[in-house]
Amino acid sequence: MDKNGTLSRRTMIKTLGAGATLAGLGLFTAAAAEEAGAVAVAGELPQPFALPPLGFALGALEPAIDARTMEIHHGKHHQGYVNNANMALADHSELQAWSAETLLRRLSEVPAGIREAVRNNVGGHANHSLFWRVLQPGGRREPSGALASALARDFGTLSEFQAQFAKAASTRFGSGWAWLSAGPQGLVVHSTANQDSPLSDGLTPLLGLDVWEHAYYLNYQNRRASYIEAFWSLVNWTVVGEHFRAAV
Ligand code: MN3
Repeated sequence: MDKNGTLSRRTMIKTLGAGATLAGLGLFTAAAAEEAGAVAVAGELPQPFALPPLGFALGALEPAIDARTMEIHHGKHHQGYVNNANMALADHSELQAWSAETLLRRLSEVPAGIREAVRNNVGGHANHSLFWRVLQPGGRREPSGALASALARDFGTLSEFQAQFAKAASTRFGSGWAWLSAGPQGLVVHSTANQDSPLSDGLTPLLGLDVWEHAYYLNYQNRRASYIEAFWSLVNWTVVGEHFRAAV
């Protein structure tokens, strides 16, 4: 605490860091979070934002996504969103306990002077963090359990879902993302422009595909459709199923 009785940023970071560790052990209570002034929820991305490790080798997604693309995409593009997000929030201590997800859900409450920077860079951090998770090698090759049932309920068949998702990805003009999200009416396929997050539209993203040219241009040039097709060989449905369980 400083002389005004408020937590300094450094102290807050330490407090949240300890909270995150305790959350991993299942010891972090809602009351403790409230006491720390933390809006951050376990499993969400805390401040200061940090580049998450990939959890797999840069070449692990080849031939669908090449190592050089992954190196630049993760190490340069994603790192850039992280740096710019932290810079945008550096002078806003009142927002530093908010997770990336909270900032995106409550974007309209973010001061107008930094709202665009938060939208683009916190959005970029959250979107890419989800993207790397759903690409992790080693998970189930197709949906199972409650997620498979929900996909069947809302799309009929897996191939119909994939067709709708591919259409959303291929028709997003310019830069953006295709999504499978959970909403109040069930599962939805949609796309967003730039780094806009489904969270800002009241939806919870379960699966996302980055269709910015930086995500595929080295290997596919203008062939976005081939990149979208290759994406299905990479999806870790175990992780998507975990996102679904957390969302409902
Ligand atoms: Mn990207």
